[in-house]
Formats: sequence, structure tokens, C-alpha cells
Amino acid sequence: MFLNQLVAMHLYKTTKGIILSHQQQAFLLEEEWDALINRNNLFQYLLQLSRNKKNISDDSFKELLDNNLLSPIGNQEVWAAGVTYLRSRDARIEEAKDAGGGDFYQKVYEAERPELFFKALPHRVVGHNQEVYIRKDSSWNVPEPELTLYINSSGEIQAYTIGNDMSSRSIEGENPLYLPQAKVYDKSAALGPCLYITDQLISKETNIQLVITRNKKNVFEGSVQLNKMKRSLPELAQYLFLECSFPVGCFLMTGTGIVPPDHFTLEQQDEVNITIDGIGSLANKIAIR
Ligand code: DO4
Ligand code: MG
Repeated sequence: MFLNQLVAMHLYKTTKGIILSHQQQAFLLEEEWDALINRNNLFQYLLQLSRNKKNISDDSFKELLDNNLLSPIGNQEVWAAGVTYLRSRDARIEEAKDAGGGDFYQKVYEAERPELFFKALPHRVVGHNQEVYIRKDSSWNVPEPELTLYINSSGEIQAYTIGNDMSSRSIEGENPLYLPQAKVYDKSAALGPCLYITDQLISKETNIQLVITRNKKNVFEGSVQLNKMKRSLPELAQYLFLECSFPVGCFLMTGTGIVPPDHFTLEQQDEVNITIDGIGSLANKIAIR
């Protein structure tokens, strides 16, 4: 079963309030974001809430999404998993071979403990249709399209979104100890366009697609299914919560299975479009500060 065939809802954060979209209807919710999403059985709670609400018109809904959309994050930390797909392992072994770091990636791919790293606080995160940055001191840059989990404070996966884990391959490849600089900088993370909420398991056939355009021409296109991921989603969430608590939950990017060929690097004005079945599309333009 595909993700978009599940009974599901989309929750959008906008400058005018929170919009819940369910079965072709949209509702404006007067709630505070963190308190709303950080609960068990989010799906059931939202279903109940929508029953007592008057829906807004299609035009108002469209207007809010076009002009007022924010990233679906409140005060959560963003974490990321790495080397969860073979493609990511192979690309990293290649980029780190001159630095003698290739072994680490093979080992972490096989190890019981996954690679988890801190990615961003909310002020470094952008939303749909906003700019993401490449670093001025980096010569080789790629987007990383990743299914991203919203995990509540009890450690339960409550929702999904699309994440872009922007990465400097030149800095990471020079020395694996430079990973935080390759990964963490202003506007290095994009999340959006919404939270996708379902009370059923996400399908392993869910497709993730990346399209990069330059001057309106495709310069890279790739896709991967979730079933190519080495680890399970609850396994990643469990490791993250082993010794960390998250008072309002957190986001966890689950790793990339799509890496453009080694000769490819992003340029200013490129457009990065990531689509995940059922969730929607996250588009970001590349810029330098
Ligand atoms: O090991 C470095 C980062 C890996 C990563 O971000 C990914 O596999 O998506
Ligand atoms: Mg990544």
C-alpha cells in the first residue's frame, strides 16, 4: 500500500495559524504548535478536533499556502541519521578515501548503533519555497533528500515530513571530524511543506524523488524507495531517545539514499525539489549568504 492511499492528514504551519487539511477540507486551528503536535495519538486527536470545526474556503486555503507558509517546526531540535542507505555509504567511502576515512562509513553501515548527529536548532531551518545556503568555504555541495520523522516527547513517531540535509562534501571528505561544519550552518536544513499524519505504518514502497533544475533545465534527477533503507524507523528513533530527552519532541532526518554523481555540485539559483509520496513537495532555491 502506498503512503498516499492511507487515511491521513496534512498539518500546515502558517503566519496566520495552523491549517489542518483532511479529506478535501481545510480547518483553521487556534492552537499553539508545540502543544498541539506533542501528544500521543496525534491522528485521533486531530480527527476529533476537525469534527467540531467549520472549514475554510478553498481560496483561503490556497492563499495561506501560497503566501503564509512556514516550516512545520516549533521549538524542536533537528537530528539526522547517516549512512542508512548503501548509496550514501558508497558515496562517503569515495569522498573520504584520500583522508583515509573510508572505513568508518563501512563500519557504521554494518554496526548495530546507527550514526546520529545533531543537525539544527529551529533558527537554522527554512521551509518550503525559502532559500537554503551553500557555504562560501565549500567547493562541493549537495542536497540530501530525506524522509523526516516527527517524534513526540514519549519517543513515538507521530508524523512525517520532507527534509533536506544540505551538505558540504568537500569539507566532510577532507576529514570526517569536520562533519559538524559540513552539516551545521545557517539555512542548512529545510523541512516542509507540512506534517503528514497517519495512524498507520508508512509503506516501505514510499518513493522519495529529487529533482535539481538550473535555468529551468533538469541537471539531476533521482529516486529511491524507503525499502532500500538498512534500518527501521523505530530503531533510529529508539537510539536517539536512549540518553536524550526532548520536551516538545524532535525531528529526525532518516538519511539519504540519493546522491548525485561525484562531478555534480550545486550552484547559486539552482532549484532543489524533493517529493515524497503522500507528503507533497519541498522546493528550495540555492543561495550563498
Ligand atoms: O556520515 C555522514 C553523513 C551521512 C548523511 O547525512 C546521510 O547519509 O544522509
Ligand atoms: Mg543526510
